[in-house]
Amino acid sequence: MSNPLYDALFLPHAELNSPFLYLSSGEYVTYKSFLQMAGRFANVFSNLGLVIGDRLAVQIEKSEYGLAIYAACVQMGVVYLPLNTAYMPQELHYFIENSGASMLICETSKEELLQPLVGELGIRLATIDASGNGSLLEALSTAPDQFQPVNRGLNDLAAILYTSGTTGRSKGAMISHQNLISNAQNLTSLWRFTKSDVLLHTLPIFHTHGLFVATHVMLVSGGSMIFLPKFDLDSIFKHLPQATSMMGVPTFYTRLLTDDRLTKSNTRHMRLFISGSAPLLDETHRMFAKQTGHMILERYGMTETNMNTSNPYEGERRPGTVGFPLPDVELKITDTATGDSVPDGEIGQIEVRGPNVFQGYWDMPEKTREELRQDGFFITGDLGRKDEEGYIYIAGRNKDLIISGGYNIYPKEIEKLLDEQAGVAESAVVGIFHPDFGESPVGFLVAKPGAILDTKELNNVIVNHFARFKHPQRLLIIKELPRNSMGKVQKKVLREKYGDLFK
Ligand code: MLC
Ligand code: AMP
Repeated sequence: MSNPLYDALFLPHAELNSPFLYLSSGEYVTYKSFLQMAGRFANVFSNLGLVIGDRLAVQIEKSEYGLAIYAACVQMGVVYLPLNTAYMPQELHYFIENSGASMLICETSKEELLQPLVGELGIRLATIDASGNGSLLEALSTAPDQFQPVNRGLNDLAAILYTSGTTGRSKGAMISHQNLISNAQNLTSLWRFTKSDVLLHTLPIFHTHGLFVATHVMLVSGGSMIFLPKFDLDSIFKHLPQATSMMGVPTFYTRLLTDDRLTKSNTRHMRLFISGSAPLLDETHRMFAKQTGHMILERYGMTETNMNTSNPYEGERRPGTVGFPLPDVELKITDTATGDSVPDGEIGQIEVRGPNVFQGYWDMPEKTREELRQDGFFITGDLGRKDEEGYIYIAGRNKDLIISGGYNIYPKEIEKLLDEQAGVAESAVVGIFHPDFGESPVGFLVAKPGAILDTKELNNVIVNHFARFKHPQRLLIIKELPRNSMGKVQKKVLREKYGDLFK
């Protein structure tokens, strides 16, 4: 019997009594007790009827329980489907329906709100909070703490992570055991993680960065994590002395730079700061180095591929670049029209191939064919170039995507709703430079002839539909949207014209 992901991440630690998670309460969870908790979850889910291949949707606040539910899914061959805690019921409806999840786990505080949704979709609802309370509590307390991991193959699915789609419909990226193992092992050795490492973990665990990159590297190395509910400057500085390393999105680093406690002496003991999920400004990189003496190590990845490139651990961590392709990742820069490789130094679309590349989009064979070539190269939708030394630069995006504080926002989804409102002729949602979030969405609206638009009312409509992080920070009424000769809306023109809006 083998279960490749379980065997790579969890099995080696089954009897380990050393700390895995240091919690904000001051307590810690050992590897052994974490895996016992995972075993209990697996037994409870199994009793509830979950079997190999089922999808389990989970929308709960970050805690050791969330992570143990993931480990339980791996053991059971159940496909883990984590969901951003900010999603509204309308947004959840789509993910659950599209994935065909058979059960949803949520916070007890959301049970009433989500009851109609699960009723309509005919699926089971269970609850658990970060405190451990919830409908699963009783069953957990009596469940056996051992569960025999089921047999799985390398190409079997471990998780589905939804990533927003250019047409407004999110796509479920199917992630296999092999995808996760290759990245976890590569990154651990590339970034020199060992069992002596203590990672300051303040990322959410419903995305690739916090769930896979950070957690898997620590599991492979056998190190431990200071596992905090969210990024917060006071708790960062409280726990920093115990940490050796940190991973974060660029907003973490720009926020750290605003704090007087970020000094060379407070960070002298740190081994490594890593950034990714969105572009790290050169300026942030340089300021951080000046203030702490540490060069941030920037890497580049995405939900569909896990990590693709990384700056070197030893050697120059070059600001403004995302380093080199990982050892088993092939990366080429191609012409967007022909798909042929362009010469070094020229900008083209980034394509990647390797064991890290996902298995396709759940139930969307056409979308999969559009983005995943027959020869295995995945068209990332990012634009980049390679310099003469092989460093990769991200030059922009060929996809209409806004990344705000590391969260993805697809403008189409918001534009669709705005366009449906009375009096709106058309709209464009554009990512404008924001000093804290990197980019923030701004909605530009054109009124129908004679109509008077009430931006407050329109904003209310948005607030009722979408997770908070997607809300445009401004709604601006303009006479017309700028278009090129083909009639295509030129968001670049709006981005440049309104570039100072948040400065
Ligand atoms: C929170 N808000 C955001 C936001 N996060 N708005 C826009 N963009 C965001 N990213 C909302 C809050 O709900 C709040 O609303 C208001 O903005 C201000 O909140 P805040 O207190 O300043 O925000 P905070 O809670 O501190 O969150 C900011 C953050 C968080 C940067 C810490 O967004 C975060 O942890 N981001 C990490 C995302 C991530 O892990 N991405 C990885 C994706 S994987 P109100 O109404 O209360 O004022 C991936 C692949 C790869 O991309 O390569 O890694
Ligand atoms: P997601 O779909 O949430 O996985 O986001 C993936 C996208 O984040 C990529 O396609 C890139 O556009 C962006 N991204 C990730 N890391 C970096 C980075 N280091 N620099 C620039 N963009 C990045």
